Amino acid sequence: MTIDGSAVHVAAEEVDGLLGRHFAEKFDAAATAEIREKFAAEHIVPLRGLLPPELFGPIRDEAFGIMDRYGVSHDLTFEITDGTPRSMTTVGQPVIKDEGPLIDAFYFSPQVLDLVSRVVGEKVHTCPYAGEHYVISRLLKSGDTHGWHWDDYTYGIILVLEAPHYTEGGFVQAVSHTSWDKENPDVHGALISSQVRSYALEPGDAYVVKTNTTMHRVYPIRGDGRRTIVNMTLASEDDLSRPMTHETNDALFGGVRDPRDAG
Ligand SMILES: O=C(O)CCC(=O)C(=O)O
Ligand SMILES: [Fe+2]
Repeated sequence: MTIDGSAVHVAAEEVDGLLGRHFAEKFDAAATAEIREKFAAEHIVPLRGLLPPELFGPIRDEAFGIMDRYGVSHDLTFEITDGTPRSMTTVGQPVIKDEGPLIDAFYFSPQVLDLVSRVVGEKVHTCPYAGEHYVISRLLKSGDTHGWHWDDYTYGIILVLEAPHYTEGGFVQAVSHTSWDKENPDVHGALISSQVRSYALEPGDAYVVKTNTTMHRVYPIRGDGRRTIVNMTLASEDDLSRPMTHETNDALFGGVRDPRDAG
């Protein structure tokens, strides 16, 4: 940060190196072992302070600028996830690819892929479907929520750029070891069958989640706070050879379609 609160410029080429130095300090063998154990038990784990301070400001400013210019508001329910709500503002991958060099560099950073692979205990890959590389979501008005759902690929890493205090909602909830039957989605059944865990995250934190078998949502926000995140999809080895569809991503984020091309 400079004295007027604006972030010091960071170039995309610097991102992997910055992350490498930060991770070496913050996520040494002992810390990673603890995180890995927690992930193995709960299929979701916070990575506190994942973003180094010198990168947090620039990535946040980049994401906020993109969101302010291109965010599209939704107030929908999705039958394919048993009628759960999506009251949120989103930006999809094509716009971020063009306008978000730091987010792009973070996603393709070998340091990130290596760290997540160590956390989940298997090698992870960037998503074969570009539309799910990265998306930005914002909850901004009271009642906004990203309702209960599963995702198509096995893993996600979510960067929290701003979030209200948990007393105003916006925390993450997860029910591990559940599955998404797209023909007959059963959110209530999943809630009854298993334990719901809740996680409060702060700006600069991230979390890793096994998104295809962990039903998850963001608890509705209230009050004046906002919550803005970047969600990045990572694929397991097995995902690379499974046929995949992307209905909810395409509906919420536009998939690989560039909204700027629309007539
Ligand atoms: O906002 C979050 O923390 C979760 C985002 C998410 O689950 C998704 O985009 O699929
Ligand atoms: Fe998700």
